[in-house]
Amino acid sequence: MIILYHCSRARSFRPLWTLEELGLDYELKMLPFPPRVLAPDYLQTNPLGTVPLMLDGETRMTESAAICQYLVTRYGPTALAVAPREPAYGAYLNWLHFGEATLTFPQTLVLRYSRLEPQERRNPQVVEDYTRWFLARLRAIDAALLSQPYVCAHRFTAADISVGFALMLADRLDLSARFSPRITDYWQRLSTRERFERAVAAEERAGLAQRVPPTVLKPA
Ligand SMILES: N[C@@H](CCC(=O)N[C@@H](CS)C(=O)NCC(=O)O)C(=O)O
Repeated sequence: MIILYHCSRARSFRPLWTLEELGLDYELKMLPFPPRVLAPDYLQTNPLGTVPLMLDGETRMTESAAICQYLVTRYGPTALAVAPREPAYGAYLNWLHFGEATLTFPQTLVLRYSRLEPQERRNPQVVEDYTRWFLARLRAIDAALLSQPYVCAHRFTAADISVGFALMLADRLDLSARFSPRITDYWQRLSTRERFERAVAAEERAGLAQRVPPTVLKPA
């Protein structure tokens, strides 16, 4: 059975959403955020202290976009993966990794310096600079959506899950009001997918059963 270590609404939501899209069986192990501080025993399982951690037999992975790629490839065939023979293969890999490396990276600085650090360590300049960075990078999505409903391959794929998580995080950071109309519509379509809603319900259910409260962000 696939085991996924997860904190509510963290990057581990990407593999959770992918598991739900694929309809696979899995065990969700909930952790409080940040696990490094609130669940120090987890460091014995994952010395990085981060989520996701996915275990599948001998396979052990800690990168959210790579886990999505692994799941749709390993447990396919599925339309969620773009095959190397398809013209959109390169675009697919690019968007899959763009979601984490280009979109989520600046948001983590916004999150940290506007909500996670104690007041005296907060840094409005960092927050402003990396908010602008993030919003500027959204232009690439806006351009892609000019010609198709999803970022590539004219269908919903794991790349939309990777990018979609970054939009979900932006929503939590109160940045979604600054999305363009096309991105607002795209995010609306992603977040009302039945399998997205199932992933949200699964983390809520597991959190209640394991007595791990959801991560609540402090106001900015
Ligand atoms: N690049 C990794 C980043 C993993 C990561 O930093 N996860 C965050 C949650 S969103 C975490 O566990 N932070 C806790 C910490 O850094 O102590 C991925 O995409 O999975």
